[in-house]
Amino acid sequence: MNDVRGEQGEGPGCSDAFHSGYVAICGYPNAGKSTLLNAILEQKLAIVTPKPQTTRHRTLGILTNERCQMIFIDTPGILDPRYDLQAAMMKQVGKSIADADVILYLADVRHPRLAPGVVVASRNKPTIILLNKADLLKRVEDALPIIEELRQQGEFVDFFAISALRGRGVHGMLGRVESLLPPGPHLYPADQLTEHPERFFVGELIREAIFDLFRQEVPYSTEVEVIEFRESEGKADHIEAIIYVESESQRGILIGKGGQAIKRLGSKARVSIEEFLSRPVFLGIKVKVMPNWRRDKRALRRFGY
Ligand SMILES: Nc1nc2c(ncn2[C@@H]2O[C@H](COP(=O)(O)OP(=O)(O)OP(=O)(O)O)[C@@H](O)[C@H]2O)c(=O)[nH]1
Ligand SMILES: [Mg+2]
Repeated sequence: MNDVRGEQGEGPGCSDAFHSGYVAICGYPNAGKSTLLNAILEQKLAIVTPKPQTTRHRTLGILTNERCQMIFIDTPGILDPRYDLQAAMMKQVGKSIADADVILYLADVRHPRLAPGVVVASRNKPTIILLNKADLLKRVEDALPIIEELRQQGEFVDFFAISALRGRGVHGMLGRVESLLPPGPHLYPADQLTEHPERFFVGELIREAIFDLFRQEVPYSTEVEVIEFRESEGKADHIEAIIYVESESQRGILIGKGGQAIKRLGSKARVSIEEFLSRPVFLGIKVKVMPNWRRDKRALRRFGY
């Protein structure tokens, strides 16, 4: 697919000085933000599922080349919070936008909508609109009238139609991001990919398996805590995790008849954790009930929100 550009960009390369900065990836749930982070890094870091509200924590991905360092922040999808967990998620979005040097706003090309907060932010910070899932358009040119319409609604520096899933249009967009970064030093070592520990991604991969295997409220009512992560010479890593749910009936669903469901979940999560760590692991999972944890500020603090 060719890039569909709303404006002529300055292209890759900033100037002679090194540039660095934070780039927030934001948008409504399910727009493809985490898929884009992975496409940018050419590696699976953030979890991706077909369900909305998959991402709950801001997730950093760092891309360094000889000209600049871009620190991308994947964020939870923007929504009107109905409970404390969602309110905490929206705080992370606000903080990510406040910290950003450049904003990437992702919209699903099939129903592009701008979040009011991002329209406001676009007045003070360079904001690029990415119409994602362009692979689902009959013709990529079909994005042009959408771009024209969005152009009236905020002060955006550029527009791209991309497919995060297929990695199309991502390279050209990165060149434009580079051109918008301020001069600055390396903020992280050049070979560092993220700032979160492996333990964080292990918990996320278990959550991803839950989103993939369970329906309705179950994925939204679960939280994962990795309570042990032990590497030992010549043996598989030993990982123990607790899945918290809000009710006994959800616990029953997660465990399943004769433990079938939890077994399936465990092996799915183990495979993706092994892929992520590139080494074998033992994964033990327990399921516990913590009523109303999504509305309990203390529980949320404990889970890192
Ligand atoms: N066809 C198509 N599907 C995509 C594209 N990008 C993402 N998806 C799919 O859209 C769904 C949601 O992707 P995510 O990356 O999890 O979306 P998100 O914006 O991070 O969602 P939240 O974390 O819930 O806010 C997944 O099923 C992806 O495979 C794309 O370019 N084309
Ligand atoms: Mg996400």
